[in-house]
Amino acid sequence: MQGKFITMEGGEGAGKSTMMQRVGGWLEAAGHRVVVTREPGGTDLAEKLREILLDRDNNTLSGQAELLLVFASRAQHLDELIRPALARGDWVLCDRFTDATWAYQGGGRGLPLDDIKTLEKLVHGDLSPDLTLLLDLPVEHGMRRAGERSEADRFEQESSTFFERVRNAYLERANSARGRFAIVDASPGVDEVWAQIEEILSSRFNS
Ligand code: Z5A
Repeated sequence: MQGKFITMEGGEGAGKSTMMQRVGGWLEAAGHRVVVTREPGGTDLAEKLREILLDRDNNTLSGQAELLLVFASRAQHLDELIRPALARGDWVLCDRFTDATWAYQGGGRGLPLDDIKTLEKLVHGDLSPDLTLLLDLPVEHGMRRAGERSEADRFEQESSTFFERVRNAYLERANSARGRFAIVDASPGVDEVWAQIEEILSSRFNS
């Protein structure tokens, strides 16, 4: 018995949190036990690492330290929550996973892709999402949405050129793994975005 692993990705203000709730509801209505989680974070220890990563006062955190913290939190999350849930047949719905590392640390920060590849192999070599929903929208549009919320965290303080690199890295990655990714146009209203996602879920998982 093995559950399915679904991840949600996207840049600033793409609407991941909004759509996570709907996806979780859809999966439960389809009869699955669903574990909803997020990265960085998802367990007590991994959430502590998330706090370090997002704290805007940690402005001396180096790129390499950031990369290692992201993977440290992921290792904990996988061991403590994701792998056990999948093994008991639950479906895991995760707000961001390693594609975010390729996009933010690889694309955004420009860290060596070979380092990311090595850590990815070390931390979860054999495990990959069954489906990744990439919510894509123009950077300025997403920043406008996100800007209407609370105070910016350490990542949200980055420039629009940083987020352009993040967006391009996500799209490149999606285009190189088309079987796993589904690209969703996140620019229309909530119901229209959901309609696209519902169609993807139905075609992938409704027999
Ligand atoms: N990070 C990393 O660098 N490396 C990694 O490996 C991982 C993560 C895993 C935290 O992620 C940060 O960690 C992230 C990258 C880094 N930083 N950034 N940026 P996060 O996922 O927790 O943070 P986030 O990207 O800032 O997510 P978010 O703030 O929760 O945004 P969202 O979930 O995509 O959007 P939302 O909260 O659903 O919606 C934003 C607003 O827009 C809200 O007011 C909604 O009501 C509104 N909204 C949503 N959808 C729509 C539509 N369709 N129309 C109109 N308005 C909408």
